[in-house]
Amino acid sequence: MPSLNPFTDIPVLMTSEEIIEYAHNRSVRKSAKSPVRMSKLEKTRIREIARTQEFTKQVRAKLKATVESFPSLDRLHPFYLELTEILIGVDKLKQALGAIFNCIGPIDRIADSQIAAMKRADELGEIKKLRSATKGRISSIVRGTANNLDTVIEARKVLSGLPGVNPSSPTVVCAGFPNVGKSTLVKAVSTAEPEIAYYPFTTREVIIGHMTVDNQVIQVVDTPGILDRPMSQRNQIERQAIAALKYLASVIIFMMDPSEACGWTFDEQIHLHDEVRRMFPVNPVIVVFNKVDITPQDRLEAARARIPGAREIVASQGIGLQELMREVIEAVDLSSLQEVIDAYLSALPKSESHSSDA
Ligand SMILES: Nc1nc2c(ncn2[C@@H]2O[C@H](COP(=O)(O)OP(=O)(O)O)[C@@H](O)[C@H]2O)c(=O)[nH]1
Ligand SMILES: [Mg+2]
Repeated sequence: MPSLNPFTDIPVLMTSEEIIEYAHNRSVRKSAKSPVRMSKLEKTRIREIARTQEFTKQVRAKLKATVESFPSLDRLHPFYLELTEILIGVDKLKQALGAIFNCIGPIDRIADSQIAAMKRADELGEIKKLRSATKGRISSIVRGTANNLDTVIEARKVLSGLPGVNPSSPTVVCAGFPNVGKSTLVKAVSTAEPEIAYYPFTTREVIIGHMTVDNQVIQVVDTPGILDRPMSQRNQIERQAIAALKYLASVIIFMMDPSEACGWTFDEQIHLHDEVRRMFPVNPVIVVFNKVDITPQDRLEAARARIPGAREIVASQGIGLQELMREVIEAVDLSSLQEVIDAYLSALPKSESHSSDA
């Protein structure tokens, strides 16, 4: 299956020094064929022009590929766009891509005028000097945009590690304290081998399961370290990264463990539940009581009284999962998610796209 993360298809990108070295190596290997009886001056001219052209061509190709291999930021799904904003900065990235692209024109002009001069030169040493000066001037332009190349390289590195989710498939996000049984549920309902990804500002792996219902693939995302502790323990950037999930979560399953075997009291779990609801006011939340097999009857009654209507399951034995998934599918109301996305998109400042889009 091709990756759904738009940033994973970007090939490895080169730094400014790598581009210069690569182009240099390619150009010196260039040996131009010339007739045996040609004068030394003419042979030199042909060879040095060929090398200059090759150097220019390679630099230009690398710069162009850097810009063009990046997915168009104007067409990114809000989930990836928001994470790009948090992790790199959309404007910063656009500026870097635009600046890299804008190096190509001046490089072409330098090459053109220098090659014209090489054609006119009537001295061997002058031709070589012109070739060397051309490479020097083009290298300076590339070095001048080194920080932009570094920005793009860093962006590729960071963004390609994000979870590959299909934003147009319904997505169920599992929330709840550690050890309540989220991973057990995701594994139990997933038909295919789950994917493993990383989410910004967490050290734990995110597991993405897939289940097929009526030919529709539903993604089930386990979020260890993301929605499993109070927001007061998070910094602003972590909160923003978490908030980006609102563009993805067609439904949130909030899992609770009324047995408290997970190590968290029911009160603490209710507190987190309230926070998750506040954080995702538009996304439907389905509350699930897990581990009802080991929950004493009086605790279960108390839990039911606190949160009426919660679905009761035993994830480890697969009990109640079909009914839960049916409820999930009913709650998958893409129109409500579309509202969130539309609101976000219309709130964006209308910014210029980078020049390669033009
Ligand atoms: N008794 C019981 N144990 C469960 C149930 N679901 C999960 N567990 C156990 O609870 C522990 C934590 O589950 P896990 O899925 O890793 O929780 P997570 O941290 O929320 O992902 C594991 O030892 C599971 O086997 C259940 O329905 N009943
Ligand atoms: Mg887990």
